[in-house]
Amino acid sequence: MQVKQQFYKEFNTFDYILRQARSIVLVPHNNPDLDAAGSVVALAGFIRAQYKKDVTIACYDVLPESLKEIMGGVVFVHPEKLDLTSFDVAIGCDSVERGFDRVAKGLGEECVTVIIDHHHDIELKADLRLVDGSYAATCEILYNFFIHTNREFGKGVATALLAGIIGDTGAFQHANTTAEILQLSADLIKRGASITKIISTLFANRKIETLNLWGKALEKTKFYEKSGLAVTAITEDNIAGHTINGAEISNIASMLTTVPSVKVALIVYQADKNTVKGSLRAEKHANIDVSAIAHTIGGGGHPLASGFSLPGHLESTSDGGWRVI
Ligand SMILES: [Mn+2]
Repeated sequence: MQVKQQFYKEFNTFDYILRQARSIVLVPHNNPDLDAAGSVVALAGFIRAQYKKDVTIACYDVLPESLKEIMGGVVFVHPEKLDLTSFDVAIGCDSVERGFDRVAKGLGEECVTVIIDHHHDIELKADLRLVDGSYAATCEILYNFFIHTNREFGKGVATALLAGIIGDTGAFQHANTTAEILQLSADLIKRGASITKIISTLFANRKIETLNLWGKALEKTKFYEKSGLAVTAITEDNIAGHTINGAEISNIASMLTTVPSVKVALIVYQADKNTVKGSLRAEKHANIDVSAIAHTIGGGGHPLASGFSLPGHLESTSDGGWRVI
């Protein structure tokens, strides 16, 4: 694992930008997960309380119902409903090439842009970049910034940050759960964040039909001993009209990597009528960068967790495998 960039200079610049700002827009990625939502909610709360500035959260998708309670009832506004040229600071949080890139095109020329991200393959330019793939979550970078400024923050901000950490570490199960992550989580709990409340939101959407789907996928898993690759798939027939949740399906790949002989797991599924998606997960000690694999087919992500999307239809083959046509 590479050494984390400390961002001392960038944090001072970021603090300066926030002190000078008049009106700020924060943008999480589309279909916000716990880290994306947690980072904009924490940052919005921190800026309002500590810098007394006007903050708007803009997102192409609404905040998922299951996250509303722990996110303190914050509202996301669709960017098209906003006059983007009215902001003088715009901040993209987490996976900034899935939403913030689009918002950035509508901003005024004078607007200062900041991106905060822990995806290592971000190419998007900004006036200030806080981007380092060795952080477990965008919320971890933000926590370091809040501490660096020596400014206080309370329960609401702590809850949003811990939600992001719990989301992106799979509730402290993934390989990115370091001693530092546990230390900062302990601090967030001291500040009032409830770990049990956040973890229960991870399972808020879990249904019996999801478990049935897992059953079908696990039953068909193929294992290639030489490479340590475990592969499975969920076809349209398996889904049988149920709405599927991409995060729940990715969990199958994470679960497969807990098998000692599995180094890499891949799950491919029919995401909608014409789209096939795949999730790749690597085991921490396998020393395999799955984002490099995802990149070859137009996807991306982290070395240990990546994904891709392909147009087409997933079919079972007569030899028990699958193909995309
Ligand atoms: Mn994240």
